[in-house]
Amino acid sequence: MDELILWGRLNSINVQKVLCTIEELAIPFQRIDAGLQFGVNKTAEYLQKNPNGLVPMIDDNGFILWESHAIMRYLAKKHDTSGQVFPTDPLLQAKIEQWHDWYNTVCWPPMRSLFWGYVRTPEAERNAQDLENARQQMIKVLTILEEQLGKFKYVACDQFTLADIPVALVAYRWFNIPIERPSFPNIERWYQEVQKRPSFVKYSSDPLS
Ligand SMILES: N[C@@H](CCC(=O)N[C@@H](CS)C(=O)NCC(=O)O)C(=O)O
Repeated sequence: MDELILWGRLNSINVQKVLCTIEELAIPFQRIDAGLQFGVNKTAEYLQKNPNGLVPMIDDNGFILWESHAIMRYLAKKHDTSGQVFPTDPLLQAKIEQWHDWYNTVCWPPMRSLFWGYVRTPEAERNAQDLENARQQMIKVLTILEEQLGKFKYVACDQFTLADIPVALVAYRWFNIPIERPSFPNIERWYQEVQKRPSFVKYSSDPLS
C-alpha cells in the first residue's frame, strides 16, 4: 500500500493538527514541505489538487483531501478502530465536530490576529489597539473553554480526543506570546496534561514562527 503523503510546513497550526493526529495514531507517512517560504502550494500542480492553495493537504493512495479538521477525522475514521481519539459513539463524535467548528468560527479568528501581530509582524508595524481588542476577545473565548474544562477533563469529554488537538495548539500560542493573561485554572490544568503527550512534545514545542 502506498504511504500517506502530507503537504505542509511544520510551523503551520493547521499542519500541526494533522501531524499530531498522525502521531497519536502511529500512521506511517511522508511529509512534503509546502507553504510560505517553501512555496509549492501555489504551483499549478498543487492548485489542481487543492484550489485554495493552502496547507495541509493529503494524498492517501490517490484520495486527495484538504481542510485540517476533515483530514483529522478522515484519518481517525480509517485508522482509529478502537476509538482512541475519535470515540465510536455518534454523540461524542458530534461533540468533537462541534468543537472543531467552534475553533474555526469563534476561537481561531482572535488568536490569529494575536499570533500574526506578535509573531509575524515587526514590532514597529504592530497596531496596539487591534492587538488589545483581539486579546480581550480571546479572553471571552477562553472563558467558554474554562467553563467546559471545569465540567470535563478534556475538551469534548473525559478522554483526550480530536477535539483537544486544535484547541491545545491555540493554547500553546496563547501561552507563548508576550501578553498579559488572566488566570484560567482549568485550562492550565488541561494544557499541562496535553503538552506532555508525545505528539505535542514532537510537533508543538518549538518556538513560535
Ligand atoms: N481552513 C483551512 C485553513 C488552511 C490555512 O489557512 N493554511 C495556512 C497555513 S496555517 C496556509 O496554507 N497559508 C498559506 C501558506 O502557508 O503559504 C484548514 O483548516 O486546513
